[in-house]
Amino acid sequence: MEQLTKKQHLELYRYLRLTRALEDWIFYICANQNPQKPLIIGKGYLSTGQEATSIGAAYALEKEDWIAQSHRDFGALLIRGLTPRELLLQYFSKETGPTKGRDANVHLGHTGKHVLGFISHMGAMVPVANGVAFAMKYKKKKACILAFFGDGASSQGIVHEAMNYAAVFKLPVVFICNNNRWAISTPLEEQMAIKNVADRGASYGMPGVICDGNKVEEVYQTVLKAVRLAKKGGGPTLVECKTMRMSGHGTHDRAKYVSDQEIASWKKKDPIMHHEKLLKKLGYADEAYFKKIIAEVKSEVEEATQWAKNQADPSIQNQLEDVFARS
Ligand SMILES: Cc1ncc(C[n+]2csc(CCOP(=O)(O)OP(=O)(O)O)c2C)c(N)n1
Ligand SMILES: [Mg+2]
Repeated sequence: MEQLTKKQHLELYRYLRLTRALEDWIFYICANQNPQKPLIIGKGYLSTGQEATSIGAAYALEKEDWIAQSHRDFGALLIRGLTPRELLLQYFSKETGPTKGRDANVHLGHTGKHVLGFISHMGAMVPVANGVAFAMKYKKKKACILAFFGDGASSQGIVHEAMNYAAVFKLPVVFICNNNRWAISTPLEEQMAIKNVADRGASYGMPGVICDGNKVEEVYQTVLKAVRLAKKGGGPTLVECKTMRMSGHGTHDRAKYVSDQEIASWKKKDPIMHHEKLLKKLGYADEAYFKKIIAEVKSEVEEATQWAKNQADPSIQNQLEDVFARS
């Protein structure tokens, strides 16, 4: 196992804090904005409480690798190099944002930063990730792609087909299932009859591994192993990250269907709290350091908001640009 350096541990902490701050802010805007003149059109989809899954997984990648993100992967997008400014431009539907105001919230991609364009249909990103992996293999590139999806999406036929196909052709793809126990209001028990999504790995002919999705270093180590296997031609791995969605499905949803007990028990396993404890135990950081990072990311988010708010809205004249392909 490759140990993370102090610098990497601290960098992961910053990503955790930045993601939390950015998403708390999006939640706040959605809850408090004037509905007649909204800054955020539509809803926010947050990774609150499960940030370590996305961050730990994406941290195992190198520049030439790709991600096929799901809708709670802001952390991974930040690691791929998207900035808070860009992510807020997207949320504010601005002309200079990743989708030029044509699409909302988490429905974005960035080819230059190796982030596939998000497909809203659950599970549909997974075979597209296979396509990228197939191209990497065909071109003999030493790179791989992470395909993120949720426990709910894991029930989709298209996900099973994609995992089977990737195993047959030993594609350099790592399947990351963020098992956050809920698919909107459907609990895990109504989603699958097996205990672990990872148990399915064996039936496709690939390793299926489980990790604690709230421990960023554990997710990183698990995914790194799978990434290395994929890059040396060993084929895919199914990684199941056990975590919990600590917010509603979207900012419109107060998740009344989740018991207070369930929330309380997962609060104790908060990924940021866990990482703070680890940093203290390793002697890498103390309370003063945490306070400094919290203040830094807060001002980064505030600065990005002020800047992004003032960017141009899409103009009516160019609404059809980038919508249809030109031959
Ligand atoms: C094919 C399809 N069916 C339904 C939806 C509506 N929908 C959006 S997110 C979601 C739940 C997904 O749950 P999960 O995969 O567990 O991801 P999570 O939201 O928990 O991260 C559903 C049903 C959709 N986008 N696509
Ligand atoms: Mg889920």
